[in-house]
Amino acid sequence: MKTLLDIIAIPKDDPIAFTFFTGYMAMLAASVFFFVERSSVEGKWKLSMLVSGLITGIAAVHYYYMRDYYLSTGENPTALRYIDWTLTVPLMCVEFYLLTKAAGATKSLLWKLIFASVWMLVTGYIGEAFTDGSTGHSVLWGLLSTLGYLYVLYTAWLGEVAQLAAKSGDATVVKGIRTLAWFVLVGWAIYPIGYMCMPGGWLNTFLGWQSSNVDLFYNIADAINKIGFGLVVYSIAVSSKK
Ligand SMILES: *C/C=C(C)/C=C/C=C(C)/C=C/C1=C(C)CCCC1(C)C
Repeated sequence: MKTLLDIIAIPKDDPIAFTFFTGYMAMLAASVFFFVERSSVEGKWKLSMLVSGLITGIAAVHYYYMRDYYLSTGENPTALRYIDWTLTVPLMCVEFYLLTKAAGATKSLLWKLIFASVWMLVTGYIGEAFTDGSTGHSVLWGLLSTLGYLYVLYTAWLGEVAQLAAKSGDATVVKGIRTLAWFVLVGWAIYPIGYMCMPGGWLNTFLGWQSSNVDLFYNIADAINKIGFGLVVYSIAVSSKK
C-alpha cells in the first residue's frame, strides 16, 4: 500500500530529504505569518516585518527547488544554497539596520554588514563548489569565510549594532538585538559544522562525518535562523512601547 510519504516522494529512510520537505513547509508557513501579521504591528515596524517575510519566502522558493534537486541527483544543491544565502543573509543585515535606525544607524553600517556577509558567502562557496577534496582548500576558504562571520558577530555583540541598541533607550530593542546576537553566535555557528563535513573538511577527515550531513546541518540551521530571526523581530514589533 502506498503511504503518504511515498505519495509526496520523501524516501522514508532519508532524513535529509525529510528536512528539505519540512524546511520548505516551515518557511512557507512563516512567510504567510509574517506577511499577515504585518498589518497588526505599528507603522514603524511594518518594513521589518516585510523583510522577515521576504527572508523566509525566498528560502521557501529555494527549498522547493533544492528538495527536487536533492531527490533527483542525491547531491548537495550547493549553487542553489548559496544563491539563497546571498539574498537572505544581507536581508538579515537589513533587519539589524532597521531595528537600530531610529537610534542613528547609518547606511555605511548597513553596507559594512552586507559586505562582510557577502565575503563570508563567496569565500564559503569557493570552498565548497571548487573543492579538490583536499583539507588545504577546505580550511583556507573556510577560514577566510570565518573572517566575515566574525565581523558580523562582533558588530552585533560589541560593535555599532550593540552600541546603537543601547543608545535607543528602548528596553525591547536592547533585548531583541541581544537575542539576534545570540542567533548569530549559536545559530550561525551550525553552518561551519556542516561545511566541515565536506570531503577535506576537518570533521570529514578526522571524525569520518559524511558529506551528506552538510545538508542536514544547513537545513536545521536555516529553519532556526530564518524563522527565529523573524519571530524575534515580530516580538520586538508587538512589545515595543514607543
Ligand atoms: C539564512 C542563511 C544563513 C543565516 C546563513 C548563514 C551562513 C553562515 C553563517 C555560513 C558560514 C560559513 C563559515 C563561517 C565558514 C565556512 C563556510 C560557511 C559559508 C558555511
